[in-house]
Amino acid sequence: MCRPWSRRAKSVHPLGKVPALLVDYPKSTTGSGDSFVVLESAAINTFLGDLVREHGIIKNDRGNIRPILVPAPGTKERAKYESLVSFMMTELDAQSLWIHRKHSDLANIFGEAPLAVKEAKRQFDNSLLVMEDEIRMDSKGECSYLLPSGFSAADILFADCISWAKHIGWLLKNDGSVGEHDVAHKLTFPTTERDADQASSAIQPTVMSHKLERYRAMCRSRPAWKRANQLRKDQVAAEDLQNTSKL
Ligand SMILES: N[C@@H](CCC(=O)N[C@@H](CS)C(=O)NCC(=O)O)C(=O)O
Repeated sequence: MCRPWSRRAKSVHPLGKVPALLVDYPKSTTGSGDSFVVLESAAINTFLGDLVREHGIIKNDRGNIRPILVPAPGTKERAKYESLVSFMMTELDAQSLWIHRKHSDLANIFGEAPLAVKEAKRQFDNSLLVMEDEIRMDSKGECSYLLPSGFSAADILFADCISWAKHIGWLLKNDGSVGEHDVAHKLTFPTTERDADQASSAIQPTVMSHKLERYRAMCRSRPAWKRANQLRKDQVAAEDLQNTSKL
């Protein structure tokens, strides 16, 4: 664990960003031993998912299981997984949520850009509709995960994007007034005739569909999500304590 731009972050990431995964294979695994760094959160997920699929056995109350968090290379499911992950990382993460993060939340560092943030929200809404359409319904008509094989590392990324959007006020809980979204009828496209009023008006939050709410609740109810969330809270509390003791 370290902060962006810290000496440690700069020693493993050329831009000093986090996360970065340091892999240290002991001699017994590869023969000669091997150390390397994996950058980019989606690549880290895929690397760990491949490892678990090939070598990991998890013991739980149902016995020994080998979870498929990332489908095997060369399969139709893996192609779907890669498409979803690339879509989320570029369309949802880099082109929308991160624009808000840099030019609204962290505007004191990266500069204000209200028009860019507004366009990022339109891009977010469109991309979210596309992703919402990818949430599968099972044979009983219940909301399921993104891949036919069940929960995967793609769901980790999507659930995180939804939580982030909710945290910054781009998504609102459904009070029962909004049904499922009809993608084709909800998509919006940029216009060159941008009038001044429209450009300066406040960003409107989007009310989540029932399907998206159910999907989010399902991902958040997983024991692994709860453990990861608690870990993160503990880490933030420990950092705060450390910072206070430095004052
Ligand atoms: N595409 C990268 C983005 C990583 C990223 O930007 N991380 C933030 C912290 S969550 C950071 O290090 N920001 C510092 C910066 O933008 O220079 C990934 O998904 O791993």
